[in-house]
Amino acid sequence: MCLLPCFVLFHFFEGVCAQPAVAALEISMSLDIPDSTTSMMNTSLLEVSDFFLLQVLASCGGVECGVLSENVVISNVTAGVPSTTNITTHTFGMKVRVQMPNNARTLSVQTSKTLEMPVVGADISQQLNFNASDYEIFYIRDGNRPYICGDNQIQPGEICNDGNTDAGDGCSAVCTLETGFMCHSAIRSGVDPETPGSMVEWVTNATANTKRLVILDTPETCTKDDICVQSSPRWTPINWSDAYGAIDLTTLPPDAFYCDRFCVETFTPPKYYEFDGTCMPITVNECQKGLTTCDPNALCTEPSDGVGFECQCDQKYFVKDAMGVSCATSGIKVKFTLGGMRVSQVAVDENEDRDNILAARLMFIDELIRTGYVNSLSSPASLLEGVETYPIDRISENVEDRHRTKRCGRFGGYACSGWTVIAKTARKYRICTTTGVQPQ
Ligand SMILES: [Ca+2]
Ligand SMILES: [Ca+2]
Repeated sequence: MCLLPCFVLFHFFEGVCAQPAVAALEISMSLDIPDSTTSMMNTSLLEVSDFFLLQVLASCGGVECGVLSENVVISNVTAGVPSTTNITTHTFGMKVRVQMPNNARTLSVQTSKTLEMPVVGADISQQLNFNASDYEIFYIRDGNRPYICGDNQIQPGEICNDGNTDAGDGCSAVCTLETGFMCHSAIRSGVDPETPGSMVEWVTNATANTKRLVILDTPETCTKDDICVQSSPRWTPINWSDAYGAIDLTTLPPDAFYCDRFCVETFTPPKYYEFDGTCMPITVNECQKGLTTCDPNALCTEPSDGVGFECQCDQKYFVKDAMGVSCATSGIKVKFTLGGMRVSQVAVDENEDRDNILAARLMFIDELIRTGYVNSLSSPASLLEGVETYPIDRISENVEDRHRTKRCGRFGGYACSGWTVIAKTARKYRICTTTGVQPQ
């Protein structure tokens, strides 16, 4: 049974009323109590007191309210008078005065709250059936009472307020930000990362399509959801001038400490970089994240410095477009031998031979294009990309072909050297016939 069904939800905000010495709530009300139970008046008052005690506890929002029972005072109970001549109900005026705990700013009286009857009234509660009506509310509060840390509201003297008075969670028991924490959307540009700074906001210039971080004339403050980990080390845009390229560094956020989450959520990273949880840009692993434009048959690799990515067609495919963008399943592969005469009889370092052959390969590729052996859609880059991972093998110290007999032999005793080189291209080629160069 609902014994006090008629309470309405009230919020009492500070500053409404007078200036007594303590913060307190006064509720004046009248109770209609059936005639048959007037003798139980004292018990009823206890129950009303307990009811308000529960209300005040609830108003503390989970914060320890302290001992309250002695702060709930019921006074000015007047004699009951019959409310009507036909109904044997007596009305009693009463005033409930609740001294507010120091960490409660408002008191909510819940509507239609069923009173949890204390044991003392268990037997008689079924008969009481009293209602509250005609109540007046006075909220009185000491104007000098300090604002309350722990109510998730920022008031003067508080940098943060996370709804509790626990330390070690970023916002201390006295509502200061702890070492290593900042407010989201705040900047600390001084040398000391622990000195509270100012709030900032991004302002967009629609005409120039740019945005700048503007420092506001607002001290750094925040509630629970905006408390976050401070960047370490500080954001230093000059260190990223190369990564950002030729852009005006003044368009970047100023050199300062920020909240890590603020950098991640609002800073624009340099190309090929990202903010991954901190204010320090790191290179993106495009291969792993599937952020490349490479052909599915190309192998993607991260370069040693992580900047960008590299793709190359798998060796069984043919390069259609350079950088592994497009790999064809068919094409032409030419294996040829480069043989040459050595310039002296002195043994030449094999690496030097190899360098010469590499240079010769480039010349050969250029010549394939120049002569039209492959068509103009092919590029030296794509042709080279198709074969540069192929080994160039030394096949003999002395080439056994007509060059040796006709050319090398003429210089009697000069050695000739031969190397196998491969050229490979997708089906964008011409073939050489006895009648000349023709498209296929
Ligand atoms: Ca805290
Ligand atoms: Ca990368």
